[in-house]
Amino acid sequence: MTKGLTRQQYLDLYYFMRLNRAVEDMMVKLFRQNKIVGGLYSSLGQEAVSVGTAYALEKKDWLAPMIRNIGALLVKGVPPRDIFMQHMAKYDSPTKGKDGTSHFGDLENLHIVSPISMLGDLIPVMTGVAIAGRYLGQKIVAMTWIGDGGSSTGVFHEGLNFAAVQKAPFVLVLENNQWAYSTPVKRQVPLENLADRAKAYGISSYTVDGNDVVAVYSTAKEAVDRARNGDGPILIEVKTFRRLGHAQHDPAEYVPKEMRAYWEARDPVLLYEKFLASEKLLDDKGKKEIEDKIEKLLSAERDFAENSPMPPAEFAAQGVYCTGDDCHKVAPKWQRPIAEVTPPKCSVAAVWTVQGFGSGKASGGGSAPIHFGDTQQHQDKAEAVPDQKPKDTEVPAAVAKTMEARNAKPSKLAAKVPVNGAEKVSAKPLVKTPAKKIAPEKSAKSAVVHAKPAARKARR
Ligand SMILES: Cc1ncc(C[n+]2csc(CCOP(=O)(O)OP(=O)(O)O)c2C)c(N)n1
Ligand SMILES: [Mg+2]
Repeated sequence: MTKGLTRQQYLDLYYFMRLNRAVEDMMVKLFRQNKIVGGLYSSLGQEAVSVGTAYALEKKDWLAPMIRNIGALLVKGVPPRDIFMQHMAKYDSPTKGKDGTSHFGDLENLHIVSPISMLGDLIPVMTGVAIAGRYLGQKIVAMTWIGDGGSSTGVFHEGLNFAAVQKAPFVLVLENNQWAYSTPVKRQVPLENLADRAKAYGISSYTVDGNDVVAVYSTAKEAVDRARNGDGPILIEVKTFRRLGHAQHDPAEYVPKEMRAYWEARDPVLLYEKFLASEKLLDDKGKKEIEDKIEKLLSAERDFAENSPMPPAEFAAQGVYCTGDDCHKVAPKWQRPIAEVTPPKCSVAAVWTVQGFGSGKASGGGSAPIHFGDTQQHQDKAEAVPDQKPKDTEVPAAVAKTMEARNAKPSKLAAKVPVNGAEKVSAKPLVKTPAKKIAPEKSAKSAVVHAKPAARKARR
């Protein structure tokens, strides 16, 4: 654990971890009373991950939770009653009784994108959110989580590569909880540290002890600050352990006893209590006050949820399909004047010519093709008439000026490109460039996993 937070921040982290655990304990009771309609997943033992990472975000930032991130929702400001009602499919729930798990968001106020069940799909979506924020000049950071299993999906790689090349202000938290359903990490990926996946995209990464909430928070804060300052996306691998089965139905008998014992001895809440006591930040009285506060809050929230009606049957077909403006207005929310974020003022000049939409040049000098099939024809024309002027007369003045300047100084690269480039390219590189160093994989001082889980060697 590292120091350097205010007393209130230390206590906030404790409060939210306890709240996370208490909300889930209460939902297990509701599940056993048959009041939970959908599946129930548990983040027992992973509370430090959701709480520590989400606590590093600012109010304006965006997050998209996965199944084990109820703690992140609580930190962002979702009231426990919404979580209870959503799982109970009550009419007052965020989705008005549709869905029985956690598929809800809040785009207007809390900046939460609803989870997507297809593992990995939130990565390109949240990359898009991050890029949109940058486009609108908002300086926001977007965050989402992915499991060790989810990190092997195709869209994880496509999404992270896209985020990397776009330098999106995006933080991806890879929750390595040792299991994906009943598959141990070693059976699905041949890496000791999943953070190494970042090397493929030239982005920075961290590996952190996911049961040490202060280490998680400090690492996430550094990553969020760096992403906000333009360092591009960052991958954080948190090493932790899924203490219960995949969901309520799964007794997880496949987990080796030694592995379970190792991690149970490292309960994130108990570890943090010890730390807070040793630092004189929390005594028995303070702890009791927090427990009473949570108990009072949750019994009121549960009562509210239980008293909320089930949705009337005739609502079943409503709000399922968006019918456009009758359902909700689909319109971009421009927070800067439109003229500032569209051509010709925006930084991206169009490179192809469409009548009425500006003008551009292909690298060979002619008008760039509109249809893929036109390529050869355009390149041939470009060779014959290298200084062909764009015919489009409706080019806005500012764009025309940029194009003129560009035509006056043809880029060196364009001039060297042979017409049938692929055939003429020499097999040897023209210039010997030293192998590019991959961005340093940074491990936060605070973020060292304390001990190698002995149980990793345990039976498979
Ligand atoms: C693309 C895709 N494949 C499979 C599934 C089914 N599925 C849901 S959760 C899960 C296991 C996920 O394991 P992991 O990513 O390690 O997350 P954890 O459950 O450990 O938090 C699987 C295979 C899915 N939802 N999406
Ligand atoms: Mg997992």
